[in-house]
Amino acid sequence: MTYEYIAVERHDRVGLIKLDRPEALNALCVGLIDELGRAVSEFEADDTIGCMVVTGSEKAFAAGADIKEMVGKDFQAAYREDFITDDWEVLAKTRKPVIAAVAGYALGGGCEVAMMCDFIIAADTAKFGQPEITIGTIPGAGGTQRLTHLIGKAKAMDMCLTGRMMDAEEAERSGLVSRVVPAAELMDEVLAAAKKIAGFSLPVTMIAKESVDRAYETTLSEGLRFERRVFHSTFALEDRREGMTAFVEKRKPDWKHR
Ligand code: CO8
Repeated sequence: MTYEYIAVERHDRVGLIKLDRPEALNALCVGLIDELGRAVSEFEADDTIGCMVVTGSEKAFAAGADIKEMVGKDFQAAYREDFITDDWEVLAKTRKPVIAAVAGYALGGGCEVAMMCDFIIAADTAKFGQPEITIGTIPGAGGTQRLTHLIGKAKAMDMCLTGRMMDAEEAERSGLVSRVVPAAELMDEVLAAAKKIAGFSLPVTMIAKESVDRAYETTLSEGLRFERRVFHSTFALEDRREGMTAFVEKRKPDWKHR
């Protein structure tokens, strides 16, 4: 498949999606979001892929939704199109693990796309923000919701009401990102993590992801019940038997379902 706004690579069992619209700092135009959704769906359906990575450039992961595309839109059009469309949710709904590798600006929709991934590894140059307030609107793809889950009310209010940016160190301290690495090492670090995930049994990584996600959507008691049930379900897997047997026999597991 050929793309105009993204580039797609395969690194062993890792599917890498690079946002590639440098002239607009990867601003998320409709075409880019459509291509991102198609690439994610393609990797989701591909049995040779066990983990995905979404990244941008050294200067910008993405500087937000495309303001030039939005400037002329009225309420009627936004409402009728249900803007943001489902295309934005493809990434959030994919069942395989996805890591965001963020360097430079991750603003507005860019920060929201990063938060749709399962976790974020940031370069020390990363800057996160929800600056929508500065252009007369509010976040529309999770910036008031996922951000609040991740960093808590005080910080989320600060970000959404002032529009200020948060650097990588503060983002790690606040729980928005899982690790910060020197910019030059970002892709090596992320690909190593992604290859590690892709090397495990795929049904088990998918079950682990589904279970962690449950913590954001339900009560603790329901989440614990869900976790217990899916934990039990792993005992139906050949790979659960293989993993434990390999440990007991002091050898590496030979996963059947990757
Ligand atoms: N949309 C469109 N074009 C953009 C965007 C954007 N979000 N960001 C940057 N660009 C363009 C600039 O217009 C410029 O193009 P040109 O050279 O043709 O004028 C080019 O990218 C380079 O940008 P700058 O010259 O501004 O670069 P600087 O290094 O001086 O500044 C900044 C970098 C600070 C990132 C600056 O570009 C900026 O503030 N950008 C806008 C950030 C912003 O407000 N983002 C939020 C957008 S709203 C949003 O995301 C709502 C999400 C709702 C959900 C999604 C719904 C679809």
